[in-house]
Order: sequence, then C-alpha cells, then structure tokens
Amino acid sequence: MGRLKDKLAQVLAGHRQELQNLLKSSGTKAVDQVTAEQIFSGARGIHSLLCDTSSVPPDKGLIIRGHPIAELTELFPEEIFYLLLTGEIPDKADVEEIRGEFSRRAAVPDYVWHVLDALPADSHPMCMLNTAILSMQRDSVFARKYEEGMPKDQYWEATLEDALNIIARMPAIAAWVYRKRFKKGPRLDGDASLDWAANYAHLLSVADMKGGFPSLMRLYMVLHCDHESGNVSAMTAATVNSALSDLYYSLSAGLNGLAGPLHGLANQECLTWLMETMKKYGGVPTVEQITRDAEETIAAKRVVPGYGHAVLRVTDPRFSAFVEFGKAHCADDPIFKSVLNVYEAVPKVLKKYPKIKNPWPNVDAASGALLAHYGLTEQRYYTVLFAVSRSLGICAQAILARGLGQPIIRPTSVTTSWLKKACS
Ligand code: CMX
Repeated sequence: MGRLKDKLAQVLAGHRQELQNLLKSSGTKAVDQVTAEQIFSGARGIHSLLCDTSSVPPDKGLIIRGHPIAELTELFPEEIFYLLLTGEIPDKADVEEIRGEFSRRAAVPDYVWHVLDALPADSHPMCMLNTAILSMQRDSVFARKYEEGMPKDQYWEATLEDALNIIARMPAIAAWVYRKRFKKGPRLDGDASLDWAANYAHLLSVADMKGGFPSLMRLYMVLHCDHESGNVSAMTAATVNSALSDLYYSLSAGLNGLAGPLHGLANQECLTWLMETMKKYGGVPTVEQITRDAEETIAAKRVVPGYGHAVLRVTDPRFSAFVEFGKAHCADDPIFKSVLNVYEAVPKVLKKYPKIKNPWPNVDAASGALLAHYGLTEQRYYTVLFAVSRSLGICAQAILARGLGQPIIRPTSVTTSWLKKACS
C-alpha cells in the first residue's frame, strides 16, 4: 500500500498545517448563526462539520473534490476511493495498487458466515449486512494497535488498514446477504481478475456478465459513494468514529442510519411505490394516473419516496446519471418508462405544497428500475447496494478525520426553556 500511504501522508501533512494556520489566525471568528427553528429541525443548514471528501451545493448536487459527479461517471470505484482520500484522480499504477489490495484482503473469515446463519431467515438485508460488519470488529487493526499504545499520529494508518479490509470484504458479504436471504443458491467464489464492482456483480450473479449489469454496478458504486458529512449515515459514522471507536463500529452505526426510510431505504420504498402503481393500472401508468396517486399518497400523510431532499433544490445529478444509463440500456423497459412518467408528474404535484422545499427527484428515484431490468427485483436488498458504495465515502471520511486529528464530536443541546429565554 506504499503509493497510497505515501500520498496520504503528504496530503495530510499539508492539510493539517493549513487548518492549524487557519484556526490560529481566525479560530474565534463567527462563520454562521443559528436560529431556534434550526435547533428544532435537525440542525438543518447549520455549517458545523468539516468534510473535504465532497460537498453538496443545493443548486448543483454532489461535487467530489471539485469535480461534479456527472463528470465522474466513467471512473471505477477504486479511482473514486483514491480521489475521495487524496483529492486527485489516480494514475494506472495507483489503481492497480488499490485493486491488488482489495483482492489480497478479500477473504471473509468463516465466523461471518456462521453469524449470518444464526440470524432469522427473514431478517432485513441491512440488518444482515451491518451485523456481519460489526461481527468483524475483533479483526480491527486500529483497536489492536490502540490497545498496544499506538501514538496519535499513526491513527490514520491503522484506520486505513481497517478501511481496506472492510471494503475488500464487502462485495462477498453483501452478495451472500442477497443470495442467502432470497434463496438464490450457494455462495460463489470471487473472481480476482475483475474490478471491485464487477466482482460484486459476478458474486451476486443476477445477470449475464456480458450484458450491462457490471456497468450498472460500477455506476451505482460511483454515484452513491459520498454526499458530504451532514447526512444521517455519514454524520452518525463520524460521531462514533470521533470517540475513537474503530471503523467496524462506526461504519455499521452509520449504515444503520442509512437503513431508515427517509434516507437510504427510500430506494426500496421507491420501487415498491412504483410497482404498486403499475399493478393498479396494469402496466406503465400515465402521467395523469401518477399525479392522482401522488396526491393520494400525500393526502394519506405519507411521503412520495425518491422525491425531496434536505439539502438539494434541483434534480439530483445522480438521478440524471441513472436516467442517462436507462435511456442507453433499457429505454423500452416498462418500469424505466414508468420512472420517466413519475418524473413528469410528481414534481408538479409536490410544487403545490409550499412546505415541501424540494419537489425534485433524488438519487433513489431511478436506481430500482435499472436493477429490476437486470433481474435484481428484490427491493428489500436495494439499500445494501447503497451501503456498499457509501462505505467508500464513510471510510475515506474516517481516515481523514483521524489524519487531521479531529477531536471527539460534542455539540451542546439546549432545553425548551433555554430556547424560550434565548428567543424572548
Ligand atoms: N413527499 C411528501 N412530502 C414530502 C416529501 C415527499 N417526497 N418531501 C418532503 N415532504 C414533506 C416533509 O415530510 C415535511 O412534512 P411535515 O412538515 O409534515 O413533517 C415537509 O414536506 C417539509 O420537508 P422538507 O423540509 O422539504 O424536507 P426535509 O428536509 O424535512 O426532508 C426528506 C427531506 C428527503 C427526508 C424528504 O424530502 C422525504 O421524506 N422524501 C421522501 C423520502 C426519500 O426519498 N428519502 C431519500 C433522500 C435521499 C437519501 O438521503 O438517501
């Protein structure tokens, strides 16, 4: 891991110095203000976290290290991981090094399979994935070295070791969660000649590897990799990580947040909503029919999944990237056609409700249709795919936080009477 480690050591040294200078010259300068409303509503919009892997301007969407996500869709996830960590697009030798590390570390300990065997057969796939990750905590390099008295300036290297081990094992674990949970046959062996995402596609074995499925997996793994650090999963992982809990603890904690229907589980909910609508109308629903159903959903005090966002105020560029993929690979697929009709109908409905701040689709609105096209029809599995990809960003953020020596996260809560007094 010489190339990546050397590069990171260099990047972190410069970054640490830059931050130290900034804090020394302007550390007490007020850079934001907080309203009572923000305190009640999930700290929405308060600038209070440091994250350099990516940013999400409301009018643009995901930007990774200065590159809009739409410009990165041809990259491999290995390249994205390097970019998230270092801020640079890797060269061929860097990619080969990472790919080699992922393949060298891919073997999953047998006890993980036994842990999965012990879970009830109808467990949610996200519960299975997160339990498997947590069960491997005993292998944490960070935890072992910390117990041995590792000095602080080596924390990031031990966290990098944990990250590489987890990411390397993730495709085999996640693929087995799918095959076991949905009774798809025996566990398959990985193929070391394939890149990380294609190997995941191979291990899932839902579609012919000669068709578009490996390309969809690459795109999927790139598009979901990171979304700055204020979202539920990233912020949870960062908080747990800040207590010097190792990555096995912090990643599984973050991914438990991803399993919520307002966050990553929305991709499962999306296809469910779409399929119900298609079933009701016996095929591709018209824009008028979807309009009616969306209005009914809101009247029933439910959310239309895949639409709206806490930060974004435009169509999510990740949704657009999936739509482009769909137009190129499965334009005539009825589920994909339905996604396009939903896109035409739902924003117009949501715009009628002033309280809904963003009527546009998010990343979850199109991905399920593409997965279903290739035969991955088990919606309950979809958040696992999101989780495998998001592990890249969560791990990168944890390594950088350790490398920058970020302290334990500890904001201060207030009581309602404090708030009343402050407002009076
Ligand atoms: N359908 C119906 N109502 C919606 C809505 C939608 N798609 N999006 C927002 N609203 C409602 C909210 O539920 C809220 O209602 P109440 O005031 O009654 O509680 C109101 O509009 C204001 O919400 P907001 O400020 O626009 O959005 P939030 O920041 O509170 O929530 C989000 C953002 C994503 C949770 C919300 O838009 C939502 O529930 N969308 C559907 C679920 C979804 O697609 N989630 C995936 C997001 C991407 C991800 O994180 O993975």
